[in-house]
Amino acid sequence: MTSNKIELAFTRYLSPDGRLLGPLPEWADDFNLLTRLYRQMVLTRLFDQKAVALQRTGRIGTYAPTLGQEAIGVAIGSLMQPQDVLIPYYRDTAVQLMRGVRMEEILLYWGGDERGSDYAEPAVAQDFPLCVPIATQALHACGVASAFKIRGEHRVAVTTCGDGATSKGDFLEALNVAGAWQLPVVFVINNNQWAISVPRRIQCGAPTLAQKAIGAGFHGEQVDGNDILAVYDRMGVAIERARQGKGPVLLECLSYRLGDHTTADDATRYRSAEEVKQAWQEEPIKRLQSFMAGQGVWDEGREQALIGECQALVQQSVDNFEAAGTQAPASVMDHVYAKWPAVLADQREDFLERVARREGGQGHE
Ligand SMILES: Cc1ncc(C[n+]2csc(CCOP(=O)(O)OP(=O)(O)O)c2C)c(N)n1
Ligand SMILES: [Mg+2]
Repeated sequence: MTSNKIELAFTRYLSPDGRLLGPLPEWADDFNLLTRLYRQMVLTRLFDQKAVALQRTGRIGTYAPTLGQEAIGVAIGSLMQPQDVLIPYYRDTAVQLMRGVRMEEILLYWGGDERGSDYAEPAVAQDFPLCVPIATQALHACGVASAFKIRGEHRVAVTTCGDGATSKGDFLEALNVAGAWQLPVVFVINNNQWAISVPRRIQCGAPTLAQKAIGAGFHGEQVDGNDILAVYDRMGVAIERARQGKGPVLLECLSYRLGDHTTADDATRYRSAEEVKQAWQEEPIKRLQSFMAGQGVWDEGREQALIGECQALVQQSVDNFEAAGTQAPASVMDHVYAKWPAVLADQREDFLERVARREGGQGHE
């Protein structure tokens, strides 16, 4: 007997206007925790705005905004332990900040400076740098998780990707090996409905992306990625499951990319203002704020104090970034190979000569 219907769990606790839709898990009674989650989402958003402004004024290169997707990264980062390893993609400011990557390091990275991937905080020293080639990080995560398993360590590899990335062979190969070897890895999809200009509905014929886990023989489910309580709850279960050796989990978080794909994109060319306006009704920060205000634990005074505190932190990071100075041009090659291959020696020399000519004011490359 065959059936083409796959039923997967979908979790949501808060309505878009912050009303409780059902009983909350016990951990949600901790208002200090909710406040920390809220604070971190606000900090991420303010940092994000600043990063876009720095790109617009030519002080960093391209930047991929997190706008509207803050809940996913904040939840992941709150639940990972220091010994776990994050294998992120380029839209992961929220989780990187939560892990302990410094804001100035994120600015250095997007400014094209290698020091931005050399994290000072010991707890994140083993996290991977942001991955730009789509979906390749999913395979790296399986490599990391294999090492944990072989060594018998109770550590978890957490990797993130977008909806579009799930169409790539790398992603499907990673799911396959994770299922075959029962690896301690959690795959998180930020399904923000768009892969640059390609909408989710024409990227894949399956009704959910989470069901791709079923084909690989492990657990997959969906959550409302705009409801941090839902993401936090299900992510906690997923990480514990992986840590206890019960195999991988795929968590599809339904969100929306409220901003442009990157600062190099103009989303008004391919999607309607009406769609974006509608999506703003669902966004995660307002949703948690309304809930906390309804519970009597948040008010305008606290909001203003928080914004002031976060803005000061963001400004301090910009000052630190600007004080870091520029890196020697040859550093772009420093971390590509352990030892620069002889076959590329000419290219390296040619590049350095051009830089020297340019710095000497004799060339205009
Ligand atoms: C291997 C590869 N192919 C193509 C690209 C160009 N590219 C950059 S982002 C992107 C879309 C990714 O969309 P999605 O996975 O949904 O992530 P999102 O940016 O929406 O978070 C593409 C095709 C790339 N970076 N790497
Ligand atoms: Mg996407």
